[in-house]
Amino acid sequence: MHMHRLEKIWLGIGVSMLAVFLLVLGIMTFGQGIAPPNEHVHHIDPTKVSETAPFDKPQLTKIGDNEYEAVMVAYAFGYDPAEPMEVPAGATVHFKVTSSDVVHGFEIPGTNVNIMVTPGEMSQITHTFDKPGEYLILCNEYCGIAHEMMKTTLVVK
Ligand SMILES: [Cu+2]
Repeated sequence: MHMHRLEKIWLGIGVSMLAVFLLVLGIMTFGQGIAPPNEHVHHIDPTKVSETAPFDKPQLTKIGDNEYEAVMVAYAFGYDPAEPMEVPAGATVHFKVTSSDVVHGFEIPGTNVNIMVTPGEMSQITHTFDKPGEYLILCNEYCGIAHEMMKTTLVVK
């Protein structure tokens, strides 16, 4: 079969690009251990949220020097704990959130806190609240007829 010289050069470039790609992929996978997220390591049975720790007691806990863990459950149409949580200014809060029914959102406007809360999964996000104030926590995934009522507050003193 006759092939034009430029065609052979172009094929050579294509084959070498593929070889470079596979080499980079191989180094990242086996050398550095980088892999796409594929394990449900934070799995929780969505029908047993109220019996499964730590979601059987949703609460704000002090876990270190100005460091807090907020275990929360999102449900139609609110969050547990429902009463405002209070932390001092400069506090780092680790949010652990799950849903006991449908998909909800968890957003604190004005911060980078914005996660999707899916039944069967524990969503996690950490934020440091430097400025005092009242931070609104709201649902930004339409979840039903009273979706707009779904909110709670974090007070930073
Ligand atoms: Cu919701």
